[in-house]
Amino acid sequence: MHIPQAGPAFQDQVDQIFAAYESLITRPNPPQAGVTGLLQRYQYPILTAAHTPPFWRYDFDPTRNPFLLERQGINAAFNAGAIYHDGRYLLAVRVEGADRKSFFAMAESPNGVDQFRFWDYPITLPETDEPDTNVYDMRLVAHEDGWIYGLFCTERKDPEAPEGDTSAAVAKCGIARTKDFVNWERLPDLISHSGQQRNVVLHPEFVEGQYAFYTRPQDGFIEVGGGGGIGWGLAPDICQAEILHERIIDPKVYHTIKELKNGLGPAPIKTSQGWLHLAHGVRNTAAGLRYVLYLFVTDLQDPSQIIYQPAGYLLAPEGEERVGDVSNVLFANGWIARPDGQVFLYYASSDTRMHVATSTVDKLLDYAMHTPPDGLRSAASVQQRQALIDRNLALFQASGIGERADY
Ligand code: M1P
Repeated sequence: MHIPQAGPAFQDQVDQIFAAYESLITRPNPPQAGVTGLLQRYQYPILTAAHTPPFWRYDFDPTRNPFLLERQGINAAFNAGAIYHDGRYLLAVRVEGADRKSFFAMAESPNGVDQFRFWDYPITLPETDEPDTNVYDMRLVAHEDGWIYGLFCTERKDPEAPEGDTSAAVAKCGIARTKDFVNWERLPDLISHSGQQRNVVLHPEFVEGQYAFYTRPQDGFIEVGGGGGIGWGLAPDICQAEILHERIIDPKVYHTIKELKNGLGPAPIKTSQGWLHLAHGVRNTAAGLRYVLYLFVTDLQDPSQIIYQPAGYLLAPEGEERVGDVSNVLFANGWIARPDGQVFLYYASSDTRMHVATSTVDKLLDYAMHTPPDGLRSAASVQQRQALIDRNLALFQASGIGERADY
């Protein structure tokens, strides 16, 4: 990257910045070693703040920036929507600047697990008459109406907040649509009648001739309060989307991984056995909130009807994933299912960085359909485990391994 009018020291620093960036972007991302089970994790995060192009952060003009300082820092790259489009794995990433504002930026990879590179410019998202203070967590959905929708959270200061309260906010579902991920049409925010909304997802098909939404009503900005759970509602017109009847289809439940709150991740994957869903569940601990990812399956004819829900989590923070701006958090709002059944599950750790894990539709379904549901009591969990042990020991005996010392 030759900079006109740069002295040798300045040019040298520029070369180092771009060399470090290119080596990060092109670094292969091998699968993590170990037994490949339900999910294959990979060695490195696929996107971090350092993956954003240096020209988003530095001013490379030596007359304006003689010390070559990073002028506009990036804090994190996380919570990305995902879609496969024109032969590329695309992510609509939540990028957070050092100024705490999030925005969306597209990144693409040829293979889904490494070489993710941001497009030159972030998304210019049109606003409604009520400007957004912060936008985040876009879910990309190729709807059967022919548009690609991005549903996201739009956050604005609470107009009812008492004077001096500088943190009270209102969260709503923003809606935008595109055909090329560059030009976006902003539609009015979703209207619902159950308080605030976050984690709203558009179902990819019409249901009863209407647009179908998975919702997450909440009483306040942070607390879901007495309501919460993953909700469901229909709206006839996406251009003036309003849900009149909203009902909870996956409630939060005492002493489970979703005791405090939950929310749908990406739009569900259609399979032969039902709609496969990925969601996050939140519980409280002495060290703060813990966010994990879980799966469930809904009926093909009625996507609001849960037919399989294994107990516990599918994916929880491990190793460096545990630490970040908001530690002990896994959050996912994007996944891609390929025609050969491969699934690329994009998840963020601790509100800081993006990762990928791969699996297949068959494995995820098998897990969802054959893992026992939550028995809701320790005794029930022991019974489920005893049943498993019984079956295994009987199997071992039948194969001639009778003695404990043999295995
Ligand atoms: O900080 C963890 C997550 O918190 C929120 O999720 P939820 O509304 O379910 O609590 C979101 O703001 C999300 O972006 C964030 O990752």
